[in-house]
Amino acid sequence: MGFKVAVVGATGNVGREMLNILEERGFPVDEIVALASRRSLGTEVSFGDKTLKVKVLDTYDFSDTDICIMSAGGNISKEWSPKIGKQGCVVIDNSSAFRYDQDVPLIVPEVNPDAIAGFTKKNIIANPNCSTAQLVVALKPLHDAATIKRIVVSTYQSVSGAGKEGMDELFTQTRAVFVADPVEAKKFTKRIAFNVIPHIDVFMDDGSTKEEWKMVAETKKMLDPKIKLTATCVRVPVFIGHSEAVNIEFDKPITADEARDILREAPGCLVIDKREDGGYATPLDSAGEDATYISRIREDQTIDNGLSMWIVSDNLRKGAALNAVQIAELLVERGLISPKKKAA
Ligand code: 11C
Repeated sequence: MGFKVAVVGATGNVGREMLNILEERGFPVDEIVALASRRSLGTEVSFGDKTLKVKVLDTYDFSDTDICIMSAGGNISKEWSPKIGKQGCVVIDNSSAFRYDQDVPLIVPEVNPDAIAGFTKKNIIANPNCSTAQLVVALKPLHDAATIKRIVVSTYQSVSGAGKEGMDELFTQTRAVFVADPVEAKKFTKRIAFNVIPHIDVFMDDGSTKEEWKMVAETKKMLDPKIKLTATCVRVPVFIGHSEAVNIEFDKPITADEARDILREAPGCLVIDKREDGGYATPLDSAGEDATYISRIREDQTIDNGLSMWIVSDNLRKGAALNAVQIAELLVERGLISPKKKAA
């Protein structure tokens, strides 16, 4: 007995990864439908050894679909998720459209699985921003052990966070630099090749960016509203994998050795932390992998109960597609959903 699953935004970076991960993890799918905008009509995408012809979202009837995984941006989600939810199809939305809605659970299964029960109000479950997802996977077990008071995080975010256009721009600009062609910036506000840009998403009134604000709001919603967090989010010329330098102040004492032992046992975490050349994870190591890698764990001598660490993960997988599929798995594991079409 399997489910009818639709993937909206199936031609994008994350949508394709969602299809790959549903297949890789053997999610119980009876029927899979790839949806996108009219522009993508006729495009083909892969699902295991099958090829799916992309259908148009505007004309699709969700009444016999069980789960819709959306990765089509905030505006499409705002318009479509409530309509799809009302047709009795559970939406798992990768955009920021509903993350801060109190009637929509924001879920990282390793962190706040019990909150998923609240999805029935709107039939929508939100997937967090990629930079928050990997952060909370690593923070949750440490918060349980020693209670986090304050976090200072600086991110090094790959261009795939800005979609295929972001990846194309890094490639095109890098080639242009080598062949001495003019370098054009379209997707990013400044040249990204051989550069870093301290600006992701729009500016807020207080001088922070929306990406930085999201890290604060989402960490509070999923982990603990009492935690204080300040972020600086930076785009770097890396194709896949977001990295984060994180400084944490705890309420109770915790040593680097204790944190390492806790993280070694924690779901979704992989500690790579040898104090030697190359004894740490880089974004390249994380690309194509599911884990959140934690390295460079050390005590911060400038504050009481402080630790610093380096956290890396594949932003298209744990930061987006993998987490969305894990949410679908959680719905099934907890018996919160059953297929509309009963087996004959
Ligand atoms: C980036 N984190 O790297 C963003 C992409 O709110 O889902 C994901 C934006 C979001 O540009």
